[in-house]
Amino acid sequence: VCANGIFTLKSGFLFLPCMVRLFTLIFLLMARAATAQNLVPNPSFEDVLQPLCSYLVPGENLSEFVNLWRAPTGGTTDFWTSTPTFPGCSRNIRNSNLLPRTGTTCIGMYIATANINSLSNVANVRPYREYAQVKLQKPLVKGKVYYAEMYISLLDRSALAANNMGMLFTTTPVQRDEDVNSRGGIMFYKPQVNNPNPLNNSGKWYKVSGCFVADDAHQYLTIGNFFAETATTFLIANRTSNLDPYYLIDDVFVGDPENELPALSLGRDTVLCGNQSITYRFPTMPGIAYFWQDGTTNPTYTVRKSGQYIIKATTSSAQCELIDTVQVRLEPTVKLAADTVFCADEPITIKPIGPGLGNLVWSDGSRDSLLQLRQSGTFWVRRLSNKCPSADTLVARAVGCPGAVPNVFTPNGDGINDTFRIPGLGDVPWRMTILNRWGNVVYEANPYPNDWNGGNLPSGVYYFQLNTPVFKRNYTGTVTIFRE
Ligand SMILES: [Ca+2]
Repeated sequence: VCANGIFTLKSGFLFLPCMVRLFTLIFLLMARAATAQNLVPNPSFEDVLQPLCSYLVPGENLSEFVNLWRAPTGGTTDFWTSTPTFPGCSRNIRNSNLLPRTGTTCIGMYIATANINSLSNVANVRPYREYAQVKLQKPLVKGKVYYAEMYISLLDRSALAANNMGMLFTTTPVQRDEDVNSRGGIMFYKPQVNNPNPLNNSGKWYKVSGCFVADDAHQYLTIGNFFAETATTFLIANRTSNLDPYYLIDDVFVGDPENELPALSLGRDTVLCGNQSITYRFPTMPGIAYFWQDGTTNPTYTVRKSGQYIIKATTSSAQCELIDTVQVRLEPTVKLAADTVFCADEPITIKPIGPGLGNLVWSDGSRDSLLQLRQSGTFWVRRLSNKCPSADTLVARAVGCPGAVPNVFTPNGDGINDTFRIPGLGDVPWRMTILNRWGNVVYEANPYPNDWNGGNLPSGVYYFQLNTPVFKRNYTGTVTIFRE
């Protein structure tokens, strides 16, 4: 608490720690208020309808002893007190020295059938389960995140510890109608909160907790093991006993998590086509930290590659951890290179850019990985696909190329063979370079107009180089200028 008068205008900084403490106090009070509402009635089983000094037997139901709770199958979930008042009661919890976690009462149940002798053979044991069920004070809100916890403790006479003590939330009160002979069967459901580890220290109360997104307006909570023996993990806890795994339960809570959480979902598995991407955006919320599978922590994440993506959101003290996973598959789309020009005397092949793609159909109906072009035209390729059909088109132009270059011309003005004229030069720019015998450039043209008359160079042998930047074609050789 802040004492008045310690701070003045001159020592204003003293005010700061004081404010911080005040804010902290307010924050704690708010946090406590936010988590205070427990949707579970009679959460510590202290509201007792009649006393009992030992476990329940078939025909009796938990609902006759503990207000608002019931056993939804023929399994006889038990009610325990540390202060038996019933005449003749002298024992605590089933001959053990265990006490309820809080108050004077708790419940207890078998969560699996196995002992040390049957441990290697659990597929063949007749399963027996006990469950406890309660109607929440109000239904969960669909799409909202809830925090649930309970405390469990292994009865010290249990030979084995087992995992899979779970908390199942349903819209209707799940149950099994069983007669005395078939009682105690398994209810197969997927509990929203489940304990993954066999907790085997019988002197200890363990917290089983978790957070989940309510996928419906659930109003019933059922506690127990919803898995077969073969899906349950056992651990030897007490070699001097042969009792099946039995746990005490106390202090059940369902309510808001310590921080408000987003309903974490990456949606359904998805396919991206070509260079598509998908961006997942989660809100920035007080006390919430995000973690992606690659270790990044930004609430926004863009996916451009195939893979499995995992988002985890945790609350400030890690009370809640929500995880979602999605598979993204990137399917390539077909793309051809830019329009092209080629030498008509030399066919070219075209194929899609990038890694090899299957399911192609070309404009000529062929289905190869490539297409050979011999003449001008518009060519297309389609890629057949359910999710990502694609196509691309390319215009290719075939132009003439010289077959051979003349090796002499006679610039004497008689109108016959007066210029270095090369037959067959197609409609692309050609570069011409002429060198004399000493390697000096004596003529250059780009593009070559195909009309060089030798200028005033003397008769003799010269070298030419003819090529084009449009495609790979290069002619070299000698040309003789012959004047007479
Ligand atoms: Ca209690």
